[in-house]
Amino acid sequence: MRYPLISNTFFKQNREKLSGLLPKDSLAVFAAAANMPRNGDQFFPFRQQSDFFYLTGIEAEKAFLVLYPSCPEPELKEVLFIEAYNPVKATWDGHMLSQQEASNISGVQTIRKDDQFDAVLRELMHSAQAVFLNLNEYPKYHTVIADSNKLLADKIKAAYPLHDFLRAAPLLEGLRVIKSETEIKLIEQACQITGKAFERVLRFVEPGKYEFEVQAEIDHEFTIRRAQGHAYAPIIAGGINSCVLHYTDNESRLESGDLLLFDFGAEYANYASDMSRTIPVNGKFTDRQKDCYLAVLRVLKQATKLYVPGNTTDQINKTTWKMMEAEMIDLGLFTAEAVKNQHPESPLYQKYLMHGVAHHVGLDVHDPGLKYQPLKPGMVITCEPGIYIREEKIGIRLENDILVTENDPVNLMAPIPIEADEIENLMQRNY
Ligand SMILES: [Mn+2]
Repeated sequence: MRYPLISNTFFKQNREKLSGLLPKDSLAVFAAAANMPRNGDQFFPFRQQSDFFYLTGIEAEKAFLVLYPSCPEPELKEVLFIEAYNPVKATWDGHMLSQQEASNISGVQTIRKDDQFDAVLRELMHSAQAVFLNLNEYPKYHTVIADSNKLLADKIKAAYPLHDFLRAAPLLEGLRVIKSETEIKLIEQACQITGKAFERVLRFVEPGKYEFEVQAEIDHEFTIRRAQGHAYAPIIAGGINSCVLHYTDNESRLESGDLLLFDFGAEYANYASDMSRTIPVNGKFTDRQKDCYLAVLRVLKQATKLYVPGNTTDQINKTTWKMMEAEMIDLGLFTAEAVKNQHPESPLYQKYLMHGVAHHVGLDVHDPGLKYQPLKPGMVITCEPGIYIREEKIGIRLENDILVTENDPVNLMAPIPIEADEIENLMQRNY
């Protein structure tokens, strides 16, 4: 691990919270992520399944967690299975977790080897009536590849067809949506690293550089600051590319007079940050670019005030869209009169802003959370208004990660430069 060990009290508390939600005579089973094959004998970099990390802190494949709080055998109320020691694997890939290490990291007392999983589960299922299985229920998730939890769910359902099966995902979502102190610190750390990378590129960007060169600066800063990498594919979008919402090719030359839109975030200890900023390639906004920039910045600041308990992300989206609509009228993109006559199903602002402005951030950059759920202290949610005027090659998005508290919202990205003058000053060079 590149980051200092997280106290296992955090993982213990997460398991206790979840165990408290499991009805009598029910158990819950979780699988670690599998190594994803790339080609030949190669794999993609390993990333632990987020719920599994949340409950154990373990960053290895071939591991399982079983929680059975009402288990008649006290030793088996919590069992963590890890991959059995394999000397060939240890020779090629290096250190493998020992049982003692797995126990220290997770705080789980009973550690078994993965080859005992089937037998132990069989024993537990004998007294259990219901099983919670954990599928990825994120609404926009779609894949043709079954993940390890899906494979495990299929296997258990086939082997024990007469048990009751229940969904673990809503329980995990309910817990993960409220961030603990430990998690807030980790997200803050991720935000801080992201900010350092942004400051670095402010000194680097100039006409003639390529988007991938800018990305390399960010990669470098992330790595030396102990980030695992990017929390999602970074968007480094100059000129017309700034109008492509999920542009990730990062291959174009940066031209004087264009804007450069960034949307990137470091992942630290498996926790994400998610930031957007927009800067002038040559260090100075044109008047029109600045007008558009200040419009988005005003809305960002106003919208941040909505991140208080009781509001929902759905309401925040709708209110922020209305704010942007008013700014678009002032920018001359359409008239107030035209808005009055617009078709309610396709409002005019949607031509220039086609995305929501608020999503949860945590272990996943798009962390689980329901859009009609009232905000509560401890939630971390992005605020990301934008404007995309293709015909003017102007794409601007500004995004901060906001912590909801009992009082005022806290901008976890407050130290990261965002004022237009500040950006221009930082980009000044003494040629
Ligand atoms: Mn975002």
